[in-house]
Amino acid sequence: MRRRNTMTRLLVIAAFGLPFALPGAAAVAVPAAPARQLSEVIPAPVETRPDARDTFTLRPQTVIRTSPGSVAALQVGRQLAETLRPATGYQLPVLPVRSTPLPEIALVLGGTDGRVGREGYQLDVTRRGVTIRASTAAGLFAGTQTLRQLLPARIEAPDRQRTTWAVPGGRIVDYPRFAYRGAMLDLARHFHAVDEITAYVDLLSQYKINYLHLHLTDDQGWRIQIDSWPKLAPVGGGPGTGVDGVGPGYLTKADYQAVVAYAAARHITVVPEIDMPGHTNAAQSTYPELNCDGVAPPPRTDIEVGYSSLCIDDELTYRFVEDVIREIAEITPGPFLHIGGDEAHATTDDEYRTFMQRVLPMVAKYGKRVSGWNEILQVDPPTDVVAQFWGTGTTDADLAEAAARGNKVVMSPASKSYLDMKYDANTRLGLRWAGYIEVSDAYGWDPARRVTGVGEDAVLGVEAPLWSETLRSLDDIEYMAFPRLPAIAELGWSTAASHDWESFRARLGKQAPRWRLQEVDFYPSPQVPWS
Ligand code: TNX
Repeated sequence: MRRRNTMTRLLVIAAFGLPFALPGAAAVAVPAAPARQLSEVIPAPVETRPDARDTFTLRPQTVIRTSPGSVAALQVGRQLAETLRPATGYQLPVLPVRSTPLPEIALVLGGTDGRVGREGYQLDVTRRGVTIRASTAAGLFAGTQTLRQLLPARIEAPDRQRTTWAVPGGRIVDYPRFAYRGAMLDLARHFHAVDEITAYVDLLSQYKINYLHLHLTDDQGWRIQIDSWPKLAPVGGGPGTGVDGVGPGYLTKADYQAVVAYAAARHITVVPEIDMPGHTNAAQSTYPELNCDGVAPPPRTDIEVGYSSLCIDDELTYRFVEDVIREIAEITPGPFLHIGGDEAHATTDDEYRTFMQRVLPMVAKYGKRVSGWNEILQVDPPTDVVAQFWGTGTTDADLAEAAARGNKVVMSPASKSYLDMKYDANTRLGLRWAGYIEVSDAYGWDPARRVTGVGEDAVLGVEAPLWSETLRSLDDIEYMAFPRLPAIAELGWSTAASHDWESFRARLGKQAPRWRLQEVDFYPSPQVPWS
């Protein structure tokens, strides 16, 4: 999955100024681990109460204990052990909770501070151990992600005996501001394979992202197997598809289900998107009967938008759409099915309304809740429809009206949260139609104060979309997502009161050693004091 070998990795680390050891040689100087603090976490926890007298140090005999009888808690314990074993070289057996003289990390369901809710946790660090309490496995998992950041970044393997695996003492009580904290990956413009998607999931889960939106279809490619329209994926996602014709591929249903399961194990819910009635050229070039004139347009490999439309007055269109929605709903355990609806410039307003009025009930029929880009609000959809706002402005009458009616909004303002925008004029990848987005821009907004009339109650959460017109590899994904993704993750999780650029950039800088060790190809923004 990762392509760099150890030597390159060491050179990369060296280039960033960390001490390094030649493979097999005795360890060179090991820096004293800088004292970490409970508050040095991204996203910023709600409440930290450091206790300088207490430090817990992971030792060879440390055990991980989980609430007896809970398979979900056991799974979180095993995941934590698997994360810490390679770094520490310790065995870290995972056993049921009981009173024990051994130093331990305990993952306990129940007994939490009442504020933690469904996704929060409470973390206590004393000399004897670390206890994470939560009311769900998702909360325990979130707590373990915090614990990872409280441990030192692993020094290269030869030095690990000399690393002190200390966790600063005290208590954290932490829970999210918003229920929806998403990231989107565009598989249509360039297909990203299962191992690339799961590698991205691993990174997202470290920052308490809980939704992965997959943009599965667009003009340039159809990336999901549909049995009742069997040519869609192998032809619409076949050789020569994608921007510049270099992004072919698709997910079989088994692949998709593997991604869903991998994400679910990290407490991330997949939101599949089938974009319609525009952004449909890949389907229409595969099946001529999906065009009003019965003629298949040529496949498209450019990055234009807004030229395609399903044939609104043809019954076959609705058979097609219902088949796709049914098959996607069948393999999607999460609540949402995203039907796109953006940039339907080749569809008149009347046609758009006709189309959506047919399609919205279909999604409900198959047990899913509709989400769609904010254009969907043109049809005054039912209040359970979630609108994803991608505008660049700070006023939007349709959005404010929908919020007043009771629709929930996911905030993805393009000029703030679009991870495919360039950082500055020199960024090799990305687009710039919504402007350059430096780290301070990505961090510098409040989801509940961005659009007039769309306040805290209307905001379901935030999402950072990553469109793939210019992306080709996992390295490209990482370079655009890091370090802006953690900024959006913090806006979604942390309180408005904790929002502070100086604090954020300092904490961000301290993530760098972790990213280097994980071989995350991040953009070393000049705005951040990188460790
Ligand atoms: C706009 S955002 C689009 C996408 C492009 C993206 C590129 C949205 C709903 N539509 O089709 O890929 O800009 O930044």
